[in-house]
Amino acid sequence: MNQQANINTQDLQTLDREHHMHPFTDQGDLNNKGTRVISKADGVYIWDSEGHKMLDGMAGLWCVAVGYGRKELAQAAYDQMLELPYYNSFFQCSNPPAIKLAEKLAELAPDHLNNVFFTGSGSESNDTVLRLVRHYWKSKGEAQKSVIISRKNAYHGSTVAGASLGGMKYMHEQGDLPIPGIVHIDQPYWFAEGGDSDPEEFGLERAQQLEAKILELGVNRVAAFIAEPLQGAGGVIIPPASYWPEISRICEKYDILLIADEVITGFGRTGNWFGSETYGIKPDFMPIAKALSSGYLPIGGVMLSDRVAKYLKEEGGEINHGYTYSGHPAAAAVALKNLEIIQNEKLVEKVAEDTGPYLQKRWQELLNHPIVGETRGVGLVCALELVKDKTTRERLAPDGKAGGLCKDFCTQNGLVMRATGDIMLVSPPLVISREEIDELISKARQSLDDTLAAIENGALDE
Ligand code: PXG
Repeated sequence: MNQQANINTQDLQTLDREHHMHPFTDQGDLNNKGTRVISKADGVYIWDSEGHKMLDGMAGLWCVAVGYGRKELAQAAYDQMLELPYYNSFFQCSNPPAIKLAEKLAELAPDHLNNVFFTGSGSESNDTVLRLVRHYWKSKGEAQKSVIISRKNAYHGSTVAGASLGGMKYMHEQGDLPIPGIVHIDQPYWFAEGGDSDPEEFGLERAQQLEAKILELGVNRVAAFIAEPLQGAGGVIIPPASYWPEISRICEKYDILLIADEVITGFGRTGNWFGSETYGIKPDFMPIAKALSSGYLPIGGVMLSDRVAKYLKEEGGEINHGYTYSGHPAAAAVALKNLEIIQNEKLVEKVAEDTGPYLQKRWQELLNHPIVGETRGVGLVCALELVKDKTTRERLAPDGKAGGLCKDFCTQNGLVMRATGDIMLVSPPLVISREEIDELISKARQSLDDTLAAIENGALDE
């Protein structure tokens, strides 16, 4: 930590405090502490402006699949920006990188998904879904089929439609959400809500809430069901095996469109290209973003099933929806190169066969820690539940305070680990090695030890 770095950090923090409003941040809290200024990154590591190095267990925000510092991606952006930095995809226009990316996505996605509508983010993708779902049914003469069923504690973004589709109560409270025509059923979160029930029966019961809700609303009113294959931001909620087959059965029975939000699970995270493959889901719409470009440039999209795409293309008329940056050439060029890297380096296979099983095995070892009530995960995404009592699942403190404490120790110990309430979770870059996984686990264990010691010393006493 040198003097110069310190001065710079303080100056940056002051300017940040004065001029920069942050997402999902209590600005008052931030003003007291000052932001952590992240100033460089390489591989699976990030550094803050004071030179503190951290293993990025969250791949940025679930996005940096190929790791930081990839020159190929910088080069792809540079070359494309010189050739054609921007043009729109409206008014009968297109551009080579967007076309090639659309073709590549059709190749990589499950067989029945061969079309993509480009956006700039996951939230925009879900806004697109809402518009296209309703447009689809309306143009089929079924305008009353407009309600979308989602789940409590789902995350689908932060735009008005994204936050409405999401099931985060604290987000709904700001801004009078959800907008009309969106309803939420319970999530398949066995650890917190399943009590003594058998997990598979619980999964079935939670899926059957969809059927009950459809019947309650009236079959002819329900347009679609949206869900993440596994809930990411909600705390890596992995549904019991019974859940998805039952959801699929219900959607088919009532002719309800199925939307699998793959913004987090897409591009290898679960050991397949898409979470839909891992869980046997056959979606009509598949929102994507994040690892599509490894976060190097903002880009997202919605993949459409052949039946929906065919209808919209042949019968739907003009789509009165789109974004300035839909099919952005530089972002598309970076995404295309990113997907080539994932393919060439066989990262999906690596997650499925090597690093995924290894991380899961090592993560499970944390279950023997006195404050860990459950470990769970798939591929390269994992979560653990902090508890006081492993049997009753009683929490260490109210309001996710133990999670916040543990997260702070992780940061001190050089690990970025996310806390969602009392759930600690990781989702590292897909390029992480076995040695780096060992480092992640030992830093996680150290942070759990520190959390326990601090609690024993009264850190969470009122
Ligand atoms: N769908 C899902 C499943 C997501 O996880 C979005 C849509 C929205 O994407 P954009 O690109 O608009 O942010 C997301 C985003 C967290 C966290 O704390 C997760 C997300 C965003 C912000 C925070 O885990 N996921």
